[in-house]
Amino acid sequence: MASEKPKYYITTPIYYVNARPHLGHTYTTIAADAIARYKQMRGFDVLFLTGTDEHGQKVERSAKNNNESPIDFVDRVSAEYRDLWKELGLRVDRFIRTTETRHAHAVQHLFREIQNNGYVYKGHYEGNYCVSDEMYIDDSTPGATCPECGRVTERVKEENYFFQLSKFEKPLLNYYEQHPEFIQPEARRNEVISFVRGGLRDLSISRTTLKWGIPWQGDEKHVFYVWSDALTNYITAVGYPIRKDEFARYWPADVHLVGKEIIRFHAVYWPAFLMAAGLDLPKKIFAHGHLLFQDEKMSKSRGNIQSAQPIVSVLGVDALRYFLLREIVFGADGGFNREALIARYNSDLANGLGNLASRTAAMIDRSFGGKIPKVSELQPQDQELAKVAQASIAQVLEHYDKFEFSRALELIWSVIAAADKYLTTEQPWSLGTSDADQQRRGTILWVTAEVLRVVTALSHPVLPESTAKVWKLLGQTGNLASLELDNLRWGQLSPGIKLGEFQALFPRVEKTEAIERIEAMENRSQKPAAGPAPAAPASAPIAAAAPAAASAATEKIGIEDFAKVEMRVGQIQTAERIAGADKLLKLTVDIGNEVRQICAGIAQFYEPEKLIGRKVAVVTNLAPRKLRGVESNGMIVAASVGPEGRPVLAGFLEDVEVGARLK
Ligand code: ME8
Repeated sequence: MASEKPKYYITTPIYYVNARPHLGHTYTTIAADAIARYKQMRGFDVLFLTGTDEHGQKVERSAKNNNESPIDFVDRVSAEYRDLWKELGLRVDRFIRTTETRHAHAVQHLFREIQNNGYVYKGHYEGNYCVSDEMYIDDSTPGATCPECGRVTERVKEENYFFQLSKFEKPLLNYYEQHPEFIQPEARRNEVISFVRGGLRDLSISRTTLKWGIPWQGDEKHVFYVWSDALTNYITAVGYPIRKDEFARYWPADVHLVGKEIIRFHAVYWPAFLMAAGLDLPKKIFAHGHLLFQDEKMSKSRGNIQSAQPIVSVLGVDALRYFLLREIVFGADGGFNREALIARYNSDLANGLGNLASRTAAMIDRSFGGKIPKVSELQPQDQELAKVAQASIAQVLEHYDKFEFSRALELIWSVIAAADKYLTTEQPWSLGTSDADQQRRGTILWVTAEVLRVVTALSHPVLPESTAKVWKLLGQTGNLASLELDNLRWGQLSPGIKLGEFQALFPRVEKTEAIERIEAMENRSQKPAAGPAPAAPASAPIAAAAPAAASAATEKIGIEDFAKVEMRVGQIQTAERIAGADKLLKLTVDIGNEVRQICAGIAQFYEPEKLIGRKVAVVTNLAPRKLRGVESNGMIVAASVGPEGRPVLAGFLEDVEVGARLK
């Protein structure tokens, strides 16, 4: 079983199943996939792990809000992640779910070791907890907001097991100093170091207020805190603690790729747990930036979601991969927008790589019967291009080694541009039919085809599907994924090889039409939360939030139209007036699994202070919008009464649970 090759173990975060996969999750997983493919081409035995994080309060509540048992809920959403990675053709080797039995054993074993080593004690926790981020908050003022997401935290008071994180302040700082490559990029490393220097408090690692978790052996009223459970996935997946050979082969991980918001869990808590258990630390934690959409972090709660499938079905998976890795500097935040996506597609893929491949193949086909021509003596301009292509190889590998995808691609595309320019200058098509001209034409086309071969190999980790087609087109046998980049040199293209079949690569698209198609598919796919088909609706009060004239002749709609509206019981947590907008109140409303900011046009009829604690009906799947410059993410349902359309909030006569769905 053991391979001769050195191993390379790469992981993504395991994603919470309370949300369906969006482009943010896809971004990390595609980047990990590109690294995995690259490392494979550098001769490593790669193990690429991803999966789903299925325990904890947030997931438990989401299941409840969907009227599903937690296990049915997590089975369904986890499958969506797994299916998406398959659909995108990602070379995931292992997909772990934290609800697997082997994972429960691994978590229990790890923390038993940590406890046996004297780093666990029982105590009481009283403080604030952010359910959305599944994180304890340092600020213990009641009602404090989460520094990460701004949501109002919940008060927690309970008996917990604690991990003596405070004991690891010095060891961690020493470790960071001795391993400067451990946390990357540099900005994140500095952030982590100053956090640890600020002092570490012991960490509560169990909960007694929820059931949806891994039980603490011997004290079953406790379940593991979701992050102690989740982080352990990285060792469960490689056999800990049972399959010792496998664990010894793959652990420590070579890199944990994460989004920057969870760097602390990975660069502080996780290494401390591992140190406490006497296990090796991962070699690198790389935190990339956030994918922004409409100027904010793309996330379910903000409702600014784009999913991968519409893009893939309009432009193909490689277009999405290329855009994400070329447009955004890996490590920094970067915006997604559909115009830029189409612009890149047309300029770099259709006119760039695609055009170079089809032009070169067409000319070889026409003038050399579809066989790679012979190369004669190289002219200075041929040598110039050869030099550019040869030099790019080592530079591109260096960029890939540092996960500098955008720079690697920029460099590859500069070689493509140089080849285009070369063809335009050399004009093989305007040469005559003499032997000398035909020989020169052959050399020019050989040089161009060779450049194409080199850039195809170099861009394979990012564009696996289309480069495999170009590879075949160039008559190359064997799987491009198994090509060893270390052996890639300029000048290896053998004359006489027959070109393969031409397959369309990146057909040009019309910008407006492509954007409309992507938008339309996205809107269709944004059903309410991933939920089972809604049951028949009971009679429920529905009214307009903004005073609207009562309409007698209402258009009839089908049940499927009604089912598109997601309404939930919300509880108002804060209410305040908005300066300069005398009709609007800014509210924060708890809707069960999250707290939303919603603006409501009720300021003239309701005193803000009197609204606090009131339960209201909330439309939760409206696209977020800005009212007087203030973000509103949802709508409070109210009747519109009398000629002036006075809003009267819809309410409930019986006590109802926050988050319950109105049907
Ligand atoms: O945090 N931009 O899961 P999660 C870039 N279960 N990356 C994004 C993104 C965005 N807008 N949105 C999501 C959790 N991501 C825990 C992890 S690991 C032991 C437990 C990506 O579902 C990014 O990788 O909230 C981020 O760190 C991750 O999804 C968060 O996924």
